[in-house]
Amino acid sequence: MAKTILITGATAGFGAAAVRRFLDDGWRVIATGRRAERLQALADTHGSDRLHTAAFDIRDAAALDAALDALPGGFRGIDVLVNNAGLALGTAPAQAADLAQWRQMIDTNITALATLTHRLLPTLIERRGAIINISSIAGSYPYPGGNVYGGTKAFVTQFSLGLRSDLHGTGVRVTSIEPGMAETEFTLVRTGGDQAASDRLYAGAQPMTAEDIAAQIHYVATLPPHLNINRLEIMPVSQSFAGFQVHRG
Ligand code: NDP
Ligand code: 8X3
Repeated sequence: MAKTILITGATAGFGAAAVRRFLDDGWRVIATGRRAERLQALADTHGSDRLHTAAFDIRDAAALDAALDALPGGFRGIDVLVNNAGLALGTAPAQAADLAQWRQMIDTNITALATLTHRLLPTLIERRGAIINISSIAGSYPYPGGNVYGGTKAFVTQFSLGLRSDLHGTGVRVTSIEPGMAETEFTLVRTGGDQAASDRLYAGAQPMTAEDIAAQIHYVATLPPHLNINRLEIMPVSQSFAGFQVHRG
């Protein structure tokens, strides 16, 4: 019997690539995101036998509940939850940042992720399932302008490790995937729709692709059930570390 995976943020980037990857591998897939027309395009391409789509804003807890309550019978037994929906907004230093953007990142990357996880824990425990959280290198390595975005991803990583402790003995696996630079709509969103800025960031850098990350999600989801990858940090070869900064007054 095919396993069922719920992937948030399935309208673009990593999530959309993961939907394709798991459908190709014979899984049942629940794909979520706000942009209904993109989810409809997925449904038009792949049919509805093994794909169920649900359009809602993941920050809206009532809409999230309603979407889960409305799952067709064949999609209710969720084996793997991929908490992928998320975003960075802005690159300004904290002292010049927009508080509304900070709140949106916290509401999406932290609160919604925790809410959905809490809601699905009983099912995941019953099915000895898995949780795959998409964190970031930004949760481990600070950089100027990363402030709240990095903070939200540090939460995702530490929450993943904490879940592992709490789920000890249940058979539920938990993984924090921590990618570096990957070309998706991420920078377009971060810059408020500046395609030229996004193109400049990735130009000549050989960034990772959405498919690269989907392959990691698939690898983690299909490991033998006695193995748990705790953290998986992955970067393009072209990206590495730079030193500390020193201010001389
Ligand atoms: P994209 O912008 O391409 O995709 C983000 C996805 O998140 C979209 O499907 C979007 O759907 C969804 N999303 C955002 N806000 C909401 C919301 N309020 N409700 C529902 N869905 C939402 O970015 P990526 O694929 O790159 O990002 C996926 C994850 O990977 C994010 O958590 C990001 O932080 C993380 N990441 C990205 C890296 C990169 O370099 N690209 C590196 C490390 C981590 P919609 O707009 O339709 O709602
Ligand atoms: C995305 C990676 O380095 O742009 O999480 O913050 S980075």
